[in-house]
Amino acid sequence: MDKGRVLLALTGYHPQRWYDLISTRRDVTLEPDGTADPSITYAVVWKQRPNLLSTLPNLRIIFSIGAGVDHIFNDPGVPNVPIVRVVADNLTQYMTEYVVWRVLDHHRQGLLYRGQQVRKIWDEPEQKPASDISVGIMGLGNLGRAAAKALIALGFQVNGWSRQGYPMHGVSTYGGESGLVPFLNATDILVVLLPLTPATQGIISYDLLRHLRCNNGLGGAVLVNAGRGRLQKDADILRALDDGTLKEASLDVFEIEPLPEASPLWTHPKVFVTPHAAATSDPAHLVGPMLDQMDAFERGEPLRNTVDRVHQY
Ligand code: NDP
Ligand code: OXD
Repeated sequence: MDKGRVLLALTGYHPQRWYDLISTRRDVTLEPDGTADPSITYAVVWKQRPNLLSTLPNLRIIFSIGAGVDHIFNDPGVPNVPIVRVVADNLTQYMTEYVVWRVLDHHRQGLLYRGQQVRKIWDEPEQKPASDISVGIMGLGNLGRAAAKALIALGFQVNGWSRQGYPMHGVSTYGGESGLVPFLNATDILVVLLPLTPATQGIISYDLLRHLRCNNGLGGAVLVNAGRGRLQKDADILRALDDGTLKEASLDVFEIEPLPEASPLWTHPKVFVTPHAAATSDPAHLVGPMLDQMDAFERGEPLRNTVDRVHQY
């Protein structure tokens, strides 16, 4: 098989570094060029223009530059070829760092101390040990499992909820719809690392949050969402923060991104905002494995990290 040509179609990412690195080993066409080009075999995408991929008559594989693939399924004309997503140590490490950072900040009362510092208050509130706090991870996949391991090493109790409820050593696991409320009832800090799919859209609602354990060593329940913004209802989170259902939240993702200037989440005293930066895709770490997969495919080897089209993750 000849070396296939690559179409690079990225929205919201600067394509130049991706282009430069891919072109060290393959011919690359940068969108908007490439429409209907029969020489293109692979598409490397982030939020590609709708119906662009369906114009490519010889497209064999779609590569997402991220772990999530909801941006690909947003396109009603996404062709029926394999979709490969990112599973990479570098990305996993970034997400683990983000989760540990946010969980420790809530656990060690960062918000309270930042407020005390502004007012020059020297006061040490009671601090519970990590072993008193239960972190519940929604989405116990590649990223959720790595975060769980790091939190266990720090001494937290860890729960995990997933579609199939696979067991994990050291984690109390729950599965599917019937496991959701028991999982939430046993959770003080909820960490969301789910993919956005038709089954998970809007799942982080007021109704869900009110099942979290709020009578706990933290003085209330905490939400950390680094999955996808449309998993949550921003208005429900605000309601939960304002009536005490939630004590605090760390949000990396939002229903609309960039978060609109008018959103009250920007200035809410109990919210910590980051701009979808929990685990950024770095081409220096991700392009090599992508190109290796193209080479392997051309040698007739099976693809790794493919997406299940039925469940869309
Ligand atoms: P995986 O596909 O490895 O894991 C997904 C997990 O979610 C699995 O445990 C799966 O269950 C579970 N899940 C999926 N659908 C459901 C459902 N309907 N009900 C219950 N559980 C469900 O994904 P990753 O861990 O690699 O990534 C997770 C997400 O993180 C990405 O899809 C992306 O949206 C987000 N992300 C965000 C980033 C950021 O910077 N904010 C960076 C990178 C990723 P099961 O194990 O049973 O299959
Ligand atoms: C991803 C992301 O899915 O960065 O990798 O959101």
